[in-house]
Amino acid sequence: MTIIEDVIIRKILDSRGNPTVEVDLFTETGMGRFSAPSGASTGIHEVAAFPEGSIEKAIHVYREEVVPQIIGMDSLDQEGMDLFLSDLDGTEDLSRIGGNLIVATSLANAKAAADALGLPLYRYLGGMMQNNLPYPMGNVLGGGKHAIGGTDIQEFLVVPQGETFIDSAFAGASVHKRVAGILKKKYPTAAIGKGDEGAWVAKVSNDEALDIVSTACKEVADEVGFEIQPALDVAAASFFKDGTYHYADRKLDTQGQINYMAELADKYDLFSIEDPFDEDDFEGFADLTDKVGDRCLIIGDDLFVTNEERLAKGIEIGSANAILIKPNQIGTLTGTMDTVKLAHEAGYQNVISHRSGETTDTAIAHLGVAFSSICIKTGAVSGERIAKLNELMRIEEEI
Ligand code: 2PG
Ligand code: MG
Repeated sequence: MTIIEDVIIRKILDSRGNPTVEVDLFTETGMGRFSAPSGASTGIHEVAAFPEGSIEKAIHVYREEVVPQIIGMDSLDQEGMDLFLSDLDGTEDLSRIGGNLIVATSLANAKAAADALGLPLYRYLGGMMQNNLPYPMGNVLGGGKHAIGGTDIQEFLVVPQGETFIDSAFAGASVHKRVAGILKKKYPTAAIGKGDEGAWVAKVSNDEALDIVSTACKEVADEVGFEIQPALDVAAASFFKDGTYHYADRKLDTQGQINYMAELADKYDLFSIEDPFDEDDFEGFADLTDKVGDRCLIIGDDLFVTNEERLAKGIEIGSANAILIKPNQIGTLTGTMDTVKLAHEAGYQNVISHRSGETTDTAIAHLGVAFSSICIKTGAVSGERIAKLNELMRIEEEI
């Protein structure tokens, strides 16, 4: 037992300049802090990050109702804590207390428990000893809801597959730089910006973006001597309307979208395609997985929203072969771990992931190790993104 003695919540900034919450949780012998991120291209089936009304009001309710009741609980009973929080909220989508307040409490509690036991979080959560750390999966060029004036496809990512995490992370950063170099050469007078996750934003078509990113991958791969594959997060729900995928230059129906995605998977040797279809199109996902799933990961993000039931449905239909894991989509660490467990049982890969609005918290680096994630999707550059990459370098050093 390690009894919770105090809980402090505060409003802090996220990387987009929006407010979010941070929770400090103190036990007799340990302390844990977690700050919750927020998405922009959120799935409609995610829990609500905050209740209606101001964040100040949500914090007030939390201080009045939640804090007095969790003081005195045993921090080592993570499941008990998470069940208590969900029950206290009382809504399906955690909209009364707020998913971000709950997830901040849940993860602060796990960190405090790990601290009390003198363990790093990944070890406390049962992680290791497999020797493979996740590969970094970093966004280098994009648009969608993360940028103004970029591509329809939200993210063009790269997955460097070096011997060590540190080599891979630096290769990812090199590709990010190389992409800027190629853009400058091609469009010497154009302004080039950055999106929410530090990826470049330029006025290029989706295919041109893939040409640029795959060229940058090949160039850097030749230099570092290991494979670097491009990957996509299409976030297709954000441009799906009335049964049609609305690209800037054309419209595709579901069959057209299946063919287009399969074509890209092979033409560019994609490591993975995330959310190639609308967030309720389990069948479209299944058709694509059928076509290219033997050579490319098909990842459900908005489709599964880290939700065990939605993943179970996907497994039954064969909708994907991988799942994106974001704890604040489901609200608790226990809910997250249940989903990861099901993914493991079904032979699905999992990718631990940041949100587009992030904090400098490093917990997902530990979760990626504990969950044997094949990748950690957390950008290639920018302070709040490298916080996670650098933490994995520390973990790598430790093991
Ligand atoms: C995604 C994420 C992270 P957001 O779609 O996978 O890249 O974006 O946090 O805006 O949902
Ligand atoms: Mg996504």
